[in-house]
Amino acid sequence: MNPTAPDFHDFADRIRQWGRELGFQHVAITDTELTEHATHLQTWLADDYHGEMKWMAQHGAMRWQPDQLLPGTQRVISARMDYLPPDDEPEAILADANKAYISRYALGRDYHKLMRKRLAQLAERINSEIGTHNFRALVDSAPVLERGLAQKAGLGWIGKNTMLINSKAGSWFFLGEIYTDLPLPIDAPQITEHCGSCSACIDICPTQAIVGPNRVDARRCISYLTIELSGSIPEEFRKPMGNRIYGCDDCQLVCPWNKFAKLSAEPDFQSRHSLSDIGLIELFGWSEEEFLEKTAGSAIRRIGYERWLRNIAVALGNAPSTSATIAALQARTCDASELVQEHVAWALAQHIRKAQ
Ligand code: B12
Repeated sequence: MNPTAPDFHDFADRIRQWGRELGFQHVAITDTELTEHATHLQTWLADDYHGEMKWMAQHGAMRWQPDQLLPGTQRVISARMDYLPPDDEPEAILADANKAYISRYALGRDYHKLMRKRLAQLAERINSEIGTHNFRALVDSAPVLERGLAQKAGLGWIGKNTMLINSKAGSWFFLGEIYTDLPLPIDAPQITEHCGSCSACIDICPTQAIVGPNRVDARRCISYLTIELSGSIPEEFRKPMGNRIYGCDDCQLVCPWNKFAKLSAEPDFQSRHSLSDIGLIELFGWSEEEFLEKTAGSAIRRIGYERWLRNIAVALGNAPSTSATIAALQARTCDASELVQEHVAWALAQHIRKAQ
């Protein structure tokens, strides 16, 4: 620490300014008190809403007690980065059953790396001014209650769809944090919520995964079913999945606050390999090598080739019954993976049923 006592109020302003320079749209500071959010998390876990995401139940209190993750943590710098790519018409893709809908956050490069790097740069900048402080930069990379912290820092409110929503920027953004031992002044929390009587997200959810305001049963959420679930997708959800092959944005697309969302100019978040507008048959034809090559550096790669094909098979089962669709499915009836075979058989059965 410098010998002269720093003016932390002024310093907090500079942190916000540096954050903006590093490409964050909003940076604010909060303390580590998360009791209320912890109670909600515990209810959610007790209801088994996390499904196969066993890691959500591990680490105990570390998730809601930041100083257990990084001893000495007094403050959390919470940051938002918008990701919506320009020149994009998600509704048109969703409405075209021959096309693949990939959730907008995954069209470009994986956000984890970019955000963590920028947060680490911000922390280094703090270091260079104030002397060494103990910090850790986090982006969905450790047990952290990111939305709870962001709400407390004043970045927005937790909407009925459980998204963190900002009245000037909607919800199309990522969150990240810096845990720090610096005694920075804290920002005012967002106490009011502005969903009002609107229930558009609850009503639109194709699988009724939003089981009540602020409560998502992940086991029903298409994002979970297409990304996190490793095995067979329960049949009841296959038709409602439509053409959504990686994640789902319906509860954001319908949110009225998203008319205030800002587009992202980050080159990393721009769509790669035409993924924002691409046919299901083309994607289903990718070999494993092509999959690995085209998803290098993307969050999509995490799910692996087998789940990728599983998801596309379901979408092709929901596509119009053209000879090209049926031929694409038939070409994979003997796929090396039993999981893929089972979903292909289901998809073909949908077309046979329609033909009868
Ligand atoms: C697990 C997880 C998922 C799971 C479960 C989602 C969920 N709602 O919990 C699945 C795979 C389904 C998922 C999907 C998505 N996710 Co996700 N996910 C996470 C993760 C890792 C943990 C979330 C968590 O703690 N869940 C536990 C539950 C209890 O928390 P919660 O639903 O947020 O509930 C809070 C409040 O609603 C409140 N609460 C709960 N019950 C009640 C009841 C009442 C009455 C009240 C008043 C309040 C209340 O308290 C809770 C704690 O704060 C975070 C990263 C992180 N480490 O925080 C990213 C994160 C939340 N996801 C994110 C994104 C972008 C998505 C998707 C949009 C991706 C996509 N397009 O497919 C979807 C959105 C689906 C949705 N509506 O949530 C972003 C959200 C950014 C934002 N603006 O909010 C995060 C923050 C990642 C990041 N670093 O940016 N996700």
